[in-house]
Amino acid sequence: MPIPATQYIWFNGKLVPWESATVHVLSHALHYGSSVFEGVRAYATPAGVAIFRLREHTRRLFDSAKIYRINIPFTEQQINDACREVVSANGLTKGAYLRPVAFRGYGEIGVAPKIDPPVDVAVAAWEWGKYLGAESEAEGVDVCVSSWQRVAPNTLPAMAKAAGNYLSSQLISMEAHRLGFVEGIGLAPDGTVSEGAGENLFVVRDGVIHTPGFAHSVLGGITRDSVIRLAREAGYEVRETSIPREMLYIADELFFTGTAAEITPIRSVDRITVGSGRRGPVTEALQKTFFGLFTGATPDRHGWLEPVEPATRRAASA
Ligand code: PPE
Repeated sequence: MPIPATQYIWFNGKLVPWESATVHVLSHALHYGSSVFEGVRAYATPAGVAIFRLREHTRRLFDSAKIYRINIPFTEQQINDACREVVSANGLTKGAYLRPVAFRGYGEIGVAPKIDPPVDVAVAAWEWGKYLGAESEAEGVDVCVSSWQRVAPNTLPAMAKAAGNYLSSQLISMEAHRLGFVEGIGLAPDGTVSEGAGENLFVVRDGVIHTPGFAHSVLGGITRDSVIRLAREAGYEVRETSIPREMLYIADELFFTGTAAEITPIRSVDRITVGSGRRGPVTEALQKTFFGLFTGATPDRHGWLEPVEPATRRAASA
């Protein structure tokens, strides 16, 4: 699906027209994968459009950059402001998907050149619907375990949301699509369950919620963290642990989490039906709590909703 273009992209400190946000073909990141990025969602709420956990996403962007010694020439505050600015300037009042990205740009060529190429930073935003299909939120998706494993911890750091990691995700996802599945799950190098190509994974069995821990080559997902906290607050036991593959087959419920995927039930793995073959009650309850944050049904106890417009402007336009 082509990206539904908006008017402006924030690029190196200012808003430029969408089609002008371009880079040189000899940019370092294009050749060596030296790019870090975020996926962030904004939602329409009763108090106006709000960005979900903006500060945590920006912090992870800077963490990813730190791991790769990429010096972002802006502060976290400036990136947060840039995110608010692109949503606002593009009139994305119904919600949006934001894509902040920072990368080694055009300068010297070579894997680790003596003079570090300048770091380019951009934030784009557009309207993006259900990541794993229109029906996925209620119906669930059919997935497989990939023949491709996730990266080992001493190869590429999984906690950095770096472009290069998505070569692994591409192999996993493309294989899954080729075999007729909606998404693929990667196993960690020790053969235990890691995560989806672009989602964290949760397993429900006997009312207990399990998800692979950080040592299992997973991205430290912000939706993952939100779901763990909401689930614990609702009284569920949540275990961050090591999960053998066969747990996927005998689970009562499985679901993916991610900014793009939100909370998506999984109804089969490798053509084995999960639980009743439809969204289970724990998944549904967590979806209700999660999506309730944006309608106001779930109180925003942790200050996760970052208003795009300052309160004074919201009041004036009301
Ligand atoms: N694991 C991976 C590998 C991953 O890419 C994501 C997000 C997650 C877990 C969940 O993290 P979080 O979004 O913080 O809850 N994947 C992003 C990119 C998807 C894409 O196709 O591009 C996303 O969901 O925005």
